[in-house]
Amino acid sequence: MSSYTRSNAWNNGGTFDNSDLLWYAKGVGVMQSRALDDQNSWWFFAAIHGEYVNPNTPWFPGPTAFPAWTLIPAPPQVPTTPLPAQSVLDLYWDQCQHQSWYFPPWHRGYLLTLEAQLRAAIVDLGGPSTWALPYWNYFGPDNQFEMPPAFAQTTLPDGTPNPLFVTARYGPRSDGNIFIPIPPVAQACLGNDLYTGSNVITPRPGFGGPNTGFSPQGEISGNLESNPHNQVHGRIGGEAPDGQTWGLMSDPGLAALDPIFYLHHCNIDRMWAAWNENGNSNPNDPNWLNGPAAIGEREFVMPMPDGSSWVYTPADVNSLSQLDYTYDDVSLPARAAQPSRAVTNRLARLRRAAPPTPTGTAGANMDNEANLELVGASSGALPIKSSGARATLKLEPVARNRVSASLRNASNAELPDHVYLQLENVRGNRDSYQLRVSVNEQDAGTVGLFGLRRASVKDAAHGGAGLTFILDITDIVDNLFLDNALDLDSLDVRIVPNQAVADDAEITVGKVSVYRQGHQ
Ligand SMILES: [Cu+2]
Repeated sequence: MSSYTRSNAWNNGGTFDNSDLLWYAKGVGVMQSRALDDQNSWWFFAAIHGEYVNPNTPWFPGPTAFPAWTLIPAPPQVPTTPLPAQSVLDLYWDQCQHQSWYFPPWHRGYLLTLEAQLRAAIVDLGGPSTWALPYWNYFGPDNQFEMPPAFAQTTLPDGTPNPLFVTARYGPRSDGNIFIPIPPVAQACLGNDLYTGSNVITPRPGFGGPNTGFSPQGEISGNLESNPHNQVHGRIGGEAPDGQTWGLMSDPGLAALDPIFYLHHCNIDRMWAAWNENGNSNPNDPNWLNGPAAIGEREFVMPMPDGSSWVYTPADVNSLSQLDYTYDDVSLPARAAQPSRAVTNRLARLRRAAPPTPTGTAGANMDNEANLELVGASSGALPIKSSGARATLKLEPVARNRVSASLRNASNAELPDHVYLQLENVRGNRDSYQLRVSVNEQDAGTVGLFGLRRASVKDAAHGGAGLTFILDITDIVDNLFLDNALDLDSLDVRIVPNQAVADDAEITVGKVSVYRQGHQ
């Protein structure tokens, strides 16, 4: 039996009638009353994730340029002095793991510590010792795609200011109405059965993310991180109507200042637990289990309420069974539960009768990078303006014919190719936009640009390569094949932003490419 159960924030209508939310607000208020250099403060915790307040970090934009913390529109009132001692900054700040297989475990430890801090504050206030962090399941029924109303109230029931209320939270339409559009935000990642794909540019980042070292930013997000995680960030934060500033949740160096951050991440953590619950395994690679400190890089370390430090590894947070909390619901959506059924359906669709696959999903999930082949690419970089961008991808006839042949001859013994579209080296100055991608007028998916600005900084650890996105366009290619339309010289790719793009955003897609992945 776990001591703590994390429950749905939408219980009791997602208002302060839900005591989990009322106590959350009171605990957040206590942490917000502490100074930036207090290790138990709200501001210090946000800086553990990422920050724009320490002039020595590579991301510091200067004191007069947004997103410097001095320029955040209040509330909240964010203190920017005094900074903690440099040794304390070096130990704790700017730890968040993104575009990495450490994304799920680092954030699990971060949530556990924040929850312990809040629980200590709540108990001091006379609240319940069993309090646990609630989660926002935007995939839930009815109107749960909307932000729980408690976060939009300016006051608590007793009339005092609501610590959960944030001004710089603009939503998908820049009007302050916060909701998650479903789709394109989806939980299809739960249908993956591989935590990490290969480490080369590959269509297989996997559910949890690519094999990296310590990684505050990187190039390719795992599938859980890509959608829903990144997209939800951008939809909540959004961009101010003037196009010059953006919401806290839109940027990794601001995001954890917004109390909704932790309810979003609690849902991401719940999805990881559900994925494991369904029989999917985390890596057993020692480099994952032991974390980046084992290879001489930074450790994962959190400040506990009693002043001690908790150093942890992914192995320490590998499953809920070794931790003292659980979720009230870790059931998977029915459609995500059976990835093997997708293979059977696909074969049937390709007009090759396929008996149910007793061999499980092994064949369908082969991760053989040797069988990756470029089918076509754009000829140059694509600037993304408000009207979008269009690329004609010339196809290599030999590779394209291999795709057609694999679809024509598909069977359980000879599985058909998968086909992937890559948006390579996307760079720019804004994180809040979502790009909708279509291929020959069929929807290929939407990507969120969370982390784009930092990934584009030239002196960053990864050299400013930007973000790379991988979209599975197998369905689209199947449709073209079934319409006898795969005999093409080129593919027509369109990229359309979800809203007008600010003039100084300078969003560019370095290259669009299409790869086939064979299974033979
Ligand atoms: Cu996040």
